[in-house]
Amino acid sequence: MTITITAFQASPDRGRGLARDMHVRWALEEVGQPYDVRLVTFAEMKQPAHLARHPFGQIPTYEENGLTLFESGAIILHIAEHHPGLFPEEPDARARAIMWMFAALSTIEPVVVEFTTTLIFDRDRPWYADRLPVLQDRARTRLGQLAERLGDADWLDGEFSAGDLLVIDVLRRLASSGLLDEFPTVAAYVARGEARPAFQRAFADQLAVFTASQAAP
Ligand code: GTB
Repeated sequence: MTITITAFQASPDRGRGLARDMHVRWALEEVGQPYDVRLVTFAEMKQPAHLARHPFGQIPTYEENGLTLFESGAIILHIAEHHPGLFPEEPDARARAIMWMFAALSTIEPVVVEFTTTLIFDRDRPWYADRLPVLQDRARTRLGQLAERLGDADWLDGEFSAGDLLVIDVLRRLASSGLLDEFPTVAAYVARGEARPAFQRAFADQLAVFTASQAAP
């Protein structure tokens, strides 16, 4: 039973592992499932073959035994439900891990993405200087709330779970902004996630794709 995911053939993040295939790679490494990667160009992502996998023409996707999934959250949920390692056994703890997955993607990620995309892409806009501090403060508020909940714990709710995986991978997008440095416990939490051997393997694999794309004629 082969798992195949899709990823950028040449990621715009230049090997920093910020695209969402990284969520899926990391999850598969955590549960010890081997997988193949189908690399797609931006043009191929909008062609019928890929649109059949992903109606919005994006990555990542996940294929296994005739099942095709898109949306990284749904993919992580599927992986965590079918393989031990990302969800606790106890039903209430499992429900809370799923709660953190939703929090990552619907409460933390929008604030993080709006701030970082404005920071990176909108510098020349006339409204940039007024807007950026607003978005930065929203991200700062979320990080403060997260720091409060995390306290001095290693993970958000007991053992490392799919909830931590998604929260950490979403927070990684803040790395170049410097905002994480204002919240040392959250920065340490992200670093703990990145230090996991499964994360390291996933990161190395996506970096190898980027390196190969640079070497290609
Ligand atoms: N909600 C979907 C999910 O979670 O799977 C969102 C999927 C998504 O946004 N995919 C992006 C994509 O395919 C790649 S991850 N974009 C191409 C398109 O829409 O045409 C987003 C991303 C891209 C690049 C960087 N980067 O360069 O740092 C970071 C994140």
